[in-house]
Amino acid sequence: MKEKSIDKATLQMMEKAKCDNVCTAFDRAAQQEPRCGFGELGVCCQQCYMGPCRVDPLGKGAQYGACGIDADGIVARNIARNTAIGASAHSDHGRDVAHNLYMTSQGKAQGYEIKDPVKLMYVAEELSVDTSSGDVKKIAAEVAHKCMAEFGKQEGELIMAQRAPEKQKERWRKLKVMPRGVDREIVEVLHMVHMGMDADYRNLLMFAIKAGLSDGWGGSMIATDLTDIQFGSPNPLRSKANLGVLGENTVNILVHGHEPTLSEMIVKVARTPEMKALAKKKGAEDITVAGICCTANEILMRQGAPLAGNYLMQELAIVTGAVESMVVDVQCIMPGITQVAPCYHTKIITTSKKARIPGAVHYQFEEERAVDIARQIVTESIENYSNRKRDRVQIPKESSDLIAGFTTENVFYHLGGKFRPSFKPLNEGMIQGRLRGVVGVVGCNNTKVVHDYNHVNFVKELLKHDVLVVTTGCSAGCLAKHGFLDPEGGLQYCGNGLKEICVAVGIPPVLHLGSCVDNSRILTACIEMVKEGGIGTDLSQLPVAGSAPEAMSSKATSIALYVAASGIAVHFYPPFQVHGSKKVTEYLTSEMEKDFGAYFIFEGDPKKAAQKIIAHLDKKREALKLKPMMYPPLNGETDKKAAEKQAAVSKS
Ligand code: MSK
Repeated sequence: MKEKSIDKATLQMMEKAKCDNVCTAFDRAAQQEPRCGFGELGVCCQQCYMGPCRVDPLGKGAQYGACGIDADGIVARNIARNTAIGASAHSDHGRDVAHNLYMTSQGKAQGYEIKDPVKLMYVAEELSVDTSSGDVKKIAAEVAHKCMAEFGKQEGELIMAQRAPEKQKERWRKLKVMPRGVDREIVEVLHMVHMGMDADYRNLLMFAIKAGLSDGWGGSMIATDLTDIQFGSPNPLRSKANLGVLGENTVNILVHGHEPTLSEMIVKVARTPEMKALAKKKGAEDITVAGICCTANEILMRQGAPLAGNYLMQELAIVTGAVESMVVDVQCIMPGITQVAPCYHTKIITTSKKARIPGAVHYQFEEERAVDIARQIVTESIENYSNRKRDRVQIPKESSDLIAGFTTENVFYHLGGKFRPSFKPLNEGMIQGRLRGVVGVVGCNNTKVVHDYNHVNFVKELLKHDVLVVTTGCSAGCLAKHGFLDPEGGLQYCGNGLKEICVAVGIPPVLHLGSCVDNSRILTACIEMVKEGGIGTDLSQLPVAGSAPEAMSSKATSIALYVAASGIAVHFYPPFQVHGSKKVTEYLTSEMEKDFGAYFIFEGDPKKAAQKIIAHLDKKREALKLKPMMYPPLNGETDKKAAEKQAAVSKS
């Protein structure tokens, strides 16, 4: 059997699941084969009850749906709807964070504080909130209000989109895709995909892009900034990743989903002497709170809590038999977890009114009772420890060291040294040819791709070619597990230019920037590169790119569209389901560059994809007339020789 993952812990748990007669996403995905080709190509339309209709892309069968829509219209409509769903998920997350900040400012959120008043003042000024009183709570209330108003704004331009370089904004205005309000753009595109509405593929794509931009430069950016204000801006810290972080003799609580509000509180409560004493009384040595997916990234970035696994490992974590409870909030939670849990003793606890799952216990999260709810969840998890079936426990040994906690603000210091807070060393590295460029590798896992394979091999190829990688989401989880976030371990993959920079600055070659919404940090870091100067006046001129090599969710579609529309070329795999329309595919992979300065690469082979991205970075370098790369790339069989040659060059 072809291996379905390259992660040893995952493979061990897949084997155990088989022995325990447990069905997981890997099995269910296999049962779905063969997939419907019309769906894969995006030419299946389900917008009305005359359908589903499908168009034959080979030109032999039907060429129009019952209403007369053609393949281009169907494909564009499907991708637009997908984008709206993704943008709404990120943005509703941002809105909930804003609400939490507001409740905290009113003293109505139990146990929360405002941990980064400096960032609060910075954002307040940007939003034209009067900061002269210095009253943190009053200012936080106004900031929260202004941010919430950004969702329902009907006209004008998003305030945070003003952070973009002038050229970028001009381009958006000219193309009429500058977002007004977050909800406004999402609702508009949903209206457009209704039956009997827009059938013009290009127009649909433009409105989908506008909704995507309202996510990246609106909902997600608000989520990142307000989370930093409320829970503290991250700083580099050490932790561990993979299923080996679960304790043999500790109460294990897994938090999973995306929102930091309750998970932060669970970590806080679990670390109190009261809860630790209770755990000891029940026979456990301690309490381990670890995370899955982006909730993991939130508590890792700020509290150093370990990361148990990425998206495709959520059920396999339960298969260890060592998880007392899995506490879920929103997004990327497989309903399958409540089918796996009864085979062990794990309690599945849902906490959001928007994401309930049959078979789970539900504790409704409310800011007013956050500490009480967290205490109740931790206590129940401790009580459940005695139900652990020891003969069904198998915890993989695998766990890797990592450094996480980088942000646009603190990376200044790490790249520039404590006394030179600027992006200068980064820009200089690119100008002088030590660093080829920067690539953001983000996104999910997908059962259509060998788990973790594309992330790892794509990144290896980039590092060899002196490309600095920044990462978020489940890609970060993957790269952490495979040792790329460890300053010592990660260096073995780097070309000499990148290695020199990482050693001099003391950073890993892959920088963890947080969760999915924190892709907004990639945008703000690019803005700083432009501001620093020397490598372009517009994001589309920078030697940078983005990639989601194992994309799965609608949020990935929205992210990909806003990144590309911001002038940053995007590699995306499995591809957007657009190949049933030549026109839509051509627009995204080529013509889009004329409009937005960036385009899509849909490539399944990670090495080939990396080479295409490297060629793209080189094209940008050439246009900017940057110096040639200082060192030849480390390359497969010739690695050893090249390394010797480069070592000699460095020495001389
Ligand atoms: S959790 S959107 S599987 S990255 Fe953000 Fe992971 Fe993708 Fe969900």
